[in-house]
Amino acid sequence: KDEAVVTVGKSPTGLTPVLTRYWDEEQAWTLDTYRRHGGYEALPIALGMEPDAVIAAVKDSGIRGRGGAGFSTGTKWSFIPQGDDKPHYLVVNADESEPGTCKDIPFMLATPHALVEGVIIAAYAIRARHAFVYLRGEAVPVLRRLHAAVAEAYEAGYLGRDILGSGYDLELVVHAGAGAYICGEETALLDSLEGRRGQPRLRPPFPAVAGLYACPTVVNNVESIANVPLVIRNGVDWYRSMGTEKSPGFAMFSLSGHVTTPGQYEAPLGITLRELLGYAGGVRAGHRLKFWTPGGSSTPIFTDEHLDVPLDYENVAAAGSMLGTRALQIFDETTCVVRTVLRWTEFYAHESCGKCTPCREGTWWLVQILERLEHGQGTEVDLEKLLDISDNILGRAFCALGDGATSPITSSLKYFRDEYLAHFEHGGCPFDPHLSTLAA
Ligand code: L3W
Repeated sequence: KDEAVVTVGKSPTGLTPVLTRYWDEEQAWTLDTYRRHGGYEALPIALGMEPDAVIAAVKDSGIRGRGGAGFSTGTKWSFIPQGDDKPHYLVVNADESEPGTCKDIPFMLATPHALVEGVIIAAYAIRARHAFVYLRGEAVPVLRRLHAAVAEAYEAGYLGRDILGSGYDLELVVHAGAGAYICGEETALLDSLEGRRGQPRLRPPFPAVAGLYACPTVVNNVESIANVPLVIRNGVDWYRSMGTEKSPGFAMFSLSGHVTTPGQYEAPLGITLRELLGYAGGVRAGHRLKFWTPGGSSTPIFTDEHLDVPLDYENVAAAGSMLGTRALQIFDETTCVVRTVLRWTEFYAHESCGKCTPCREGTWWLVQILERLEHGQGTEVDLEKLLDISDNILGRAFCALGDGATSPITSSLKYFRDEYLAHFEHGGCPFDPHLSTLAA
């Protein structure tokens, strides 16, 4: 039962395999395996508590939203009005699609029951009788595995009527979206779940007040919900023994790109990229770190100057970026920063839902200018245009997609302006002789 505690006790500053600790086991995803590792032990404890006491424990633990924004999970739950006559809903945002982000999908494939148990406890706490998992549509193997886990949970009496004889009823529906980045934005997700085209709503009102079907709704990321049974089972002090005062606990750090051993590294918040690279075998042999993202492409890039920034919400923000989804994409010195930023910006332009002008038009213009620059046909004025357009998107778009699209542009110009200049001085991309020839 206390395997996780022991692991953490042995290695307070190293990796903390908690959510990931039995991913390698055969049939890790079955109910039997989950139960063998203490699964569904938190559920009767939670059902024996008052819902408000569960909310208080989650608040005291300091769990912060693992979907990117880092908002306090317990505080969000406490916004749900009590004593009202409207139904409450819990919605799990499993629409993972931020470039570089690859933690929720492997997590749900490996241990879907850890999510199901978290959903039941969270729904009980906010007094919801219906919960939804909104999954990225392309993730068909995950959909199958979640459906199987939900069926097993119903069969075992963890879902449905009178759960474990507590008198509490919960229906859980797994819904597959159609594969749109915007549907990871919580209000677009709710529109999509209601059967409409997924586009963001104005906030406020926040979903906690008027969410699904205009009723009080909590929307949480998969990993945030998966933390909940661990807090209930192991206690607030155990959770707070990891991480930092303001960013407690552990999290999945997804290393990808030019790294020797890419993958999921679960570690206390506050670990540094230098330490994580130590576990991942470093940047690929013979190469050195050039730039990286702390939390997916929507977070301003970092360089080798930032190897020792503690990866927690406060320190990453103080260093000029955002912890985001901890999607650590590693790029070595062979990578052209302009080409990378162009590629990301094409993604944002393609995924813009078109509802607001700054994002719809702005991302299109950013792509035109970046294409010119990458092919050596830009001028220094174009660099100012990139900054001006970014300035007109940031804070003026309807949702975080527009803001996120500006992060790679402004941060790459801050650290690699010379590389942009080298493109038009060289008459093409200095990293790609073929492209240079085309540009000439
Ligand atoms: C009630 C209030 N609720 C805030 C709730 C709000 C939401 C949460 C955080 O963007 C970021 C974005 C991406 N009353 C409230 C309240 N809330 N004030 O708290 O809200 P917010 O606005 O800070 O963030 P957000 O809109 O949820 C998320 C960044 O994450 N990101 C993207 C990740 C993409 C994925 C994916 O693909 N699955 O996670 C990466 O960094 O740029 O900044 O629930 O309702 N007064």
